[in-house]
Amino acid sequence: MTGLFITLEGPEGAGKSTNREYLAERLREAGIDVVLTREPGGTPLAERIRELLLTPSDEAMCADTELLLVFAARAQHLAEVIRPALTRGAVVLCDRFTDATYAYQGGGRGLSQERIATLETFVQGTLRPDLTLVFDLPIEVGMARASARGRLDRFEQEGRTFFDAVRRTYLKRAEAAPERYRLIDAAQSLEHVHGQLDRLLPHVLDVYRG
Ligand code: T5A
Repeated sequence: MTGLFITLEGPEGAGKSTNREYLAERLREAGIDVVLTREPGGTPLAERIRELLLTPSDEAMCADTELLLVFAARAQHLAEVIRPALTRGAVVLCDRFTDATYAYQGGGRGLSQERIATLETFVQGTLRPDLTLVFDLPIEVGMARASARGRLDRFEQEGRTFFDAVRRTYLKRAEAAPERYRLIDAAQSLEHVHGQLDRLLPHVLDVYRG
């Protein structure tokens, strides 16, 4: 595969979607074929699984069901969107991927990292993101941004302990593999976050052009 797989990660309201658009524009200006996508979702079937995952319900979803749904959506997304785009040489900018599974189902729900790793290999084979941008910010800042939009989804209804574990897991993973992860200070103004992405752009272009 000749493309570049970039994932954007971080807790709720960190600005991943907003900045994914910004980064896509900068890359397109450089003449690069960019595919914007997201997880859970990215295909009609995977978007239906997203609905199941995000819609609050009276029936509690058990953690293993949640884990398997996330990977079921990912299998579809990989087959239909991500692998074909990488094969034709595009840059794929994906709003969340398997790091979110380690952070939410692993950190948040307490499922074992080994079980997640087993499914990761089953569904993805050896495919991993080339670069992961972790948008980091205090939980209360992100939740205030997410809450300002109105009704909270099933994950956003979780409590402080859950989100502390999510954030801790992201930071731990970024620290363990600095060659793949870049931390973005997402608590700053949008203008400053854009500045951080602008400074990162030469590195992204270098990796893409090999
Ligand atoms: N999930 C996902 C799992 O549990 N396991 C998995 O494996 C996967 C893939 C997805 C949920 O699914 C879970 C995690 C999630 O809970 P989602 O709606 O896609 O749900 O959740 P988020 O990715 O968190 O979406 P959000 O929209 O909440 O966060 P974003 O995309 O980080 O934030 P964004 O860009 O929408 O911005 C939020 C608001 O803040 C403003 C924006 O204008 C917007 O109003 N904003 C800023 N304001 C001030 N200063 C800045 N720097 C700002 N940046 C953005």
